[in-house]
Amino acid sequence: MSETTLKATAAASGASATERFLTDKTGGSGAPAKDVDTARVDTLATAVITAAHDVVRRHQVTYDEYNALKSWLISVGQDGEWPLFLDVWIEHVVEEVATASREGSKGTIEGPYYVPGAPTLDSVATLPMRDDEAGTPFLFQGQVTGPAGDPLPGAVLEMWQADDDGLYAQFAPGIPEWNLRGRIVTDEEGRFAVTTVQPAPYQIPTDGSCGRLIAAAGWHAWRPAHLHLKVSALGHQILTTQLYFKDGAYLDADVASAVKPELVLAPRPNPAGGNEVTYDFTLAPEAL
Ligand code: MBD
Ligand code: FE
Repeated sequence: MSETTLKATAAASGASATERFLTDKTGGSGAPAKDVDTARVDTLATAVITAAHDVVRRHQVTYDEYNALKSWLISVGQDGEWPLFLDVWIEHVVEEVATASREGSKGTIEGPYYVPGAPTLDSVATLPMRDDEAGTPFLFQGQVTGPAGDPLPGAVLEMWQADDDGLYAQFAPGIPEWNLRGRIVTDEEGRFAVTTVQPAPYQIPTDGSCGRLIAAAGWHAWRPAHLHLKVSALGHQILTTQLYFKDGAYLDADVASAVKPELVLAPRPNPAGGNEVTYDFTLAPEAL
């Protein structure tokens, strides 16, 4: 891929992710979806500010460093990379706290690239893809059940993923809308069988603010290859998760810290070509 393609990608992804967030999670207003209690804001804002004071004292932060931070924070907003920054470095702990006592399948972070309203597909389906879509064909099948193993017919699996270049439709330019995105409805036994291609590892855009932080700190910018899923059924809690590939690059070094052992697939060769795997989902009952 050319340098200019990469640059266009980085700039476009940040802005699109910001727009996406404002549309889906704040109703387009930019205001928080839910009011947060004053006492709670006091507690949390004080805790964050006090933690920052502590860092300044403990590490003897200089004015040069303070100003570098200030200009970096400004640029994150200008690049539209706050969704990316927060989902890469903070969301995994929010997810950990939110799901600590939930039964059923493990989940993990949503990340910045979910788009609601993907094309609805039958229980046996192929994700929308280009005629010449690159990548290893991949058959992903399984069953969605409730906590007691009760099959959930009509459950919905929303899937989204990067392509063989590690790029997401609707966030990187030049990819058809809804490419490798779909909304699969399970059959009368709660089963599904989706044909797709295996995604490539994902690299945080190198020319944006998050990429500059990574370079300045000497970190790496990669997430292991992954499939994103939201699994939902009437009367059950929605499961937001990701699935990874055994022996995949960066599995033990995810920049977003979102890998869990339960989420690593071990695909086998599919006699019909490519690879296949079976993975079942157990949904927790709706909280009372
Ligand atoms: C991704 O594809 C992703 O899943 C996360 C969590 C952050 C950035 C890009
Ligand atoms: Fe992702």
